[in-house]
Amino acid sequence: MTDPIVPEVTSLDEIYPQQALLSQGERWNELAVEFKRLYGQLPDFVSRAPGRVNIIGEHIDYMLYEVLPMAVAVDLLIAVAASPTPDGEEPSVQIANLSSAKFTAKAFAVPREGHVEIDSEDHHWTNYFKCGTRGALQLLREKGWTGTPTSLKVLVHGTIPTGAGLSSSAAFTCASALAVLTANGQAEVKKEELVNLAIVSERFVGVNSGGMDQTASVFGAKDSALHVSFAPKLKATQFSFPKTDPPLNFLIAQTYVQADKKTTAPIHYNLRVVETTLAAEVLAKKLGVGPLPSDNGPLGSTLSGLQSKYFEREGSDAPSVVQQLQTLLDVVRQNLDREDGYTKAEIADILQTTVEDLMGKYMTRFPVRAEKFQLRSRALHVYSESLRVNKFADLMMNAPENASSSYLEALGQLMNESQESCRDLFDCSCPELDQLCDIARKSGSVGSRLTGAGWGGCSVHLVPEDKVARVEAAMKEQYYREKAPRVLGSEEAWREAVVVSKPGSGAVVFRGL
Ligand code: NG1
Ligand code: MG
Repeated sequence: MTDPIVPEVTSLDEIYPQQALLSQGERWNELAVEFKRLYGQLPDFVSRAPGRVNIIGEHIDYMLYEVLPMAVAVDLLIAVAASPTPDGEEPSVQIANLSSAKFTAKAFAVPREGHVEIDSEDHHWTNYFKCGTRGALQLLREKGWTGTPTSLKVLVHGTIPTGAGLSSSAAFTCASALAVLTANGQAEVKKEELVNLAIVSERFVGVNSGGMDQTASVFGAKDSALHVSFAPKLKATQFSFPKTDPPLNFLIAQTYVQADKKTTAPIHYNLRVVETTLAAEVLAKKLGVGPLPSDNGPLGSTLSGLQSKYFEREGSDAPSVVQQLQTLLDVVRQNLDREDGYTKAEIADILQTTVEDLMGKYMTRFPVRAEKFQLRSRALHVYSESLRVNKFADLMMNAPENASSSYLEALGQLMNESQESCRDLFDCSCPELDQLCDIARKSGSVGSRLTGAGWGGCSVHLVPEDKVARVEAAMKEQYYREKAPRVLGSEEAWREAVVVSKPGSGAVVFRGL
């Protein structure tokens, strides 16, 4: 079977369930009215992509390990009117946002040939539209398209909180790429193509990201979470939550600590990509199993590449994946023995190269800052998190009939262990995330963890249905009353802070406004 194309829908019912549609109708109307006011016409189409929450599997997508995210209901809408670019003129984009006070309007030119320039030092919100534009045109040209890009009038509206770990950025990149493809009459791309272009494109803003978010945003499906694998190639398999007694719910709770991943990338996100990549390289050298496959991680080699190499010698006698990961945890403990980290000079020494080469290869396109590189703890996190994803997926997909509370507790324990590992080994939690997890567990959550990159943003909690009210009440009293009292004001405000999340549908193009 060939892969399906990104769907075009003509009825909002296909995207939103009845209930959600009541409020969505108003929002779509507002988008159309403002578009007309700004540009004197109605949009030709709206491209839409949702945010996501990651259930488990944090900071391992860029090491090409499997993750379990789901698309959520909050999303980004891009209304577009496209017109042919007159001869002798440069294609142009006028772009505005419904939330115009926070996100100011901009106009930019798209070179007829060559790339849209993106200044990763200037963190203007429209950079993500530029990323999508650049990636989409690059893909079309690689496929032999020789057309002149159309000129666009664009109006954006998002309901995904920014810097909250729900991937507003990936939704924006995916929806933008889809908008530009559609505006140029080329929307018939495969979902895999759209995802792969969005992954590469988003890196133009300066974050050397993995591929989980774009995959979830494009492949998301109503009522299904996703089991995503990246190697040997991208694959997203839908699965639904098992029926349990009591039913399980995922509660998403914001810390209201903004994690500005672009600004902190040199000491947080991009540094973790460097540390995990170098952990793979150093292990390969010490174990004499190199060279590692170097074509698929954001910086070349990956810890999963090391796993394949390490067990390759055993051929069909190789142990199960779970046993392999357990073995690798021991291998890391024995071979990356510097608990206080490694300096650049020490790493260069082990890899038999110079500090300059090391920096040129791993730290120049995406600069990082660190005295010591924590190879041991980061590798321990990656292998143990991958082990937890394996166990979690296995439990989800082979649930007993009417599984009971002990089954939920087994799932929850893996989420709790994931949080501990993110906090202690990967150092990507923060006091507020730890606090929310603690409050939730004490009031009925069986598993609580950060979701997304961390350092702020959102947390996710596995809560049996009969405990949801209690967990929410505890969070209100013990966290939000002090940290964000305004969310206690109304049900609407509260649902911005804490939602019981159901898996939502993925990216679409909507015609018929
Ligand atoms: P956030 O910051 O939540 O969008 C990031 C990465 C993911 C993944 C997670 C951590 C981007 C676009 N996304 O998510 O690829 O690595 O962190 O698991 O950078
Ligand atoms: Mg993001």
